Amino acid sequence: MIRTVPTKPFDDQKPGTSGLRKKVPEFQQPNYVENFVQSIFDALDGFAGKTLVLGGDGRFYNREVIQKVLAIAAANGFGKVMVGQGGILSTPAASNVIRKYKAFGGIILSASHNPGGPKEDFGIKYNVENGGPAPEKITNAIFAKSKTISQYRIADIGGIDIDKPGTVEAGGMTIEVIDPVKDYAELMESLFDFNALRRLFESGFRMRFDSMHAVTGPYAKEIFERRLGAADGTCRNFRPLPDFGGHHPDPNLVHAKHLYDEMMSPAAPDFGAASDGDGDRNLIIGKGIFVTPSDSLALLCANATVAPAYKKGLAGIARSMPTSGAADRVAEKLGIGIYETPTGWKFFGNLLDAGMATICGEESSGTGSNHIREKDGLWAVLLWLSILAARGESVKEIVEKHWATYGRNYYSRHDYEEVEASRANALIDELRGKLASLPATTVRGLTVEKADDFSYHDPVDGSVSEHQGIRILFKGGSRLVLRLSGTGTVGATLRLYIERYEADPAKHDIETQEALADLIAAADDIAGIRKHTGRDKPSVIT
Ligand code: VG1
Ligand code: CO
Repeated sequence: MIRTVPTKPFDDQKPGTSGLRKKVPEFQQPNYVENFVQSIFDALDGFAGKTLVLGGDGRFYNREVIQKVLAIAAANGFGKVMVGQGGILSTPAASNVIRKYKAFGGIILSASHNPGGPKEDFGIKYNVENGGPAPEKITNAIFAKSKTISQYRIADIGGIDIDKPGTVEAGGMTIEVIDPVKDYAELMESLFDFNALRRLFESGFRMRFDSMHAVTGPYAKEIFERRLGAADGTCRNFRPLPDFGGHHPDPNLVHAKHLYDEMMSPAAPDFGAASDGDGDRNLIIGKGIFVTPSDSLALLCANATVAPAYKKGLAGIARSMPTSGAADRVAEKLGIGIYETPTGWKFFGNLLDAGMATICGEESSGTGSNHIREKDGLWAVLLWLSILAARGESVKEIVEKHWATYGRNYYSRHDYEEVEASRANALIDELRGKLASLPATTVRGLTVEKADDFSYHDPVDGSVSEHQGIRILFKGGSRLVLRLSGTGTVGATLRLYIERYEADPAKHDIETQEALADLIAAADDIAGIRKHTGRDKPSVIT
């Protein structure tokens, strides 16, 4: 029943910021998926007889890969696979299932916010037993195995019916098809005061939640409309589609513009939110106000004690380096630790496990807490709702009061997508070369205080991660960060992060791009973005 199949390595199976992401036709090459899955197992030890969790965001090719992983897991000696019904598990739900059932680890099939379809993106990611993304030590080992692999093991178990809940035996392994929503909804109910949230909706509070035809649809329907009594129609685009209806399931001001427009209109509901392909990101928009993810993180931390799970306060806050310093000001006021990590959720795992951080966040719309080891879109929405219920104020009032108390960190990210890789690398190399000469120079009236290539020293395991983004820090606290994306599948994406701190409440209502205009110009002067990319403007501004 178990076959050993000879194979040849592919040289491009290096996991990026969050797993291996490629175009579907690349994953469809003979042995491509098999090689990578076998390489994951080859990089791990001690899973014989143990449980693996398996699910994905439902995108094109999800079902086929689920079957392959089941067959390879059986042949490699796993005792059991818990698979989400229909092959579905949001990233946060998978993290929860791994933790709750003490599984050995999990495989999540997703390319997150990237588009889906026969010619679009697919992804495979491995999560470890704490429920979080594999740390670099393991992703590096997987990549190393993928470069020398000569065979994979696969069991002939036929097609497994993953739509019928229950348990079957196949290839000497147990396969349990689980309800993807139930455990997750229970977890949310244990963290938040659902009675208070029900009263909020009973009082006429109106919300719009957009699942962007991705994985959170069934979760949102169950939690908001069924358990919390939000009006029918609160959830939009809640049917997961393999191609996300032809859109990017990226909850930002470009791809969720319809939600933004609605929230800026006179008929706007009280609260608008959206999530991404695999359900770990969130977009928050109040009536007449977009909340930047960095501000959202700060606000959630400042108000977290309204929710039962955080009643006793936070141990610390962690944010990725490019995320704005708004959360730092909250940490300072609360007298708790603040940690700055490289981009990607895998760097938060140690801090959460060690009890050093309770809430973590990234500027890319990811926020989460120690309830799991992934960022969690619906969790962020529920915490926002808890704050709105407790404070009885609008999103706009809450945000403006926050700025008045802490000051405002104007913040924006400019993405230059699908730039030729060699040109993007040349930009970064050139910039790196002149870092040492930047301090004390003045650009557009801004004096450089410090310029470096961020390297992270993990305070828990001592590991060091270098080249995690170039920082140019100016006198007065403004800052530019430049790095290349590790999740794209075509060419290179250059990300420019721009931040300026403004303490004066009289200057808190400037349009963001205008408030940052000098810094944006300085970025081009210093890094030669137009010259190197050949573009005169970014493809996406968030
Ligand atoms: C991006 C974001 C990063 C996030 C990662 C995965 O990475 O910047 O903050 O953790 O996506 O998010 P990069 O390397 O492209 O900048 V998800 O929701 O796509 O799994
Ligand atoms: Co995601």
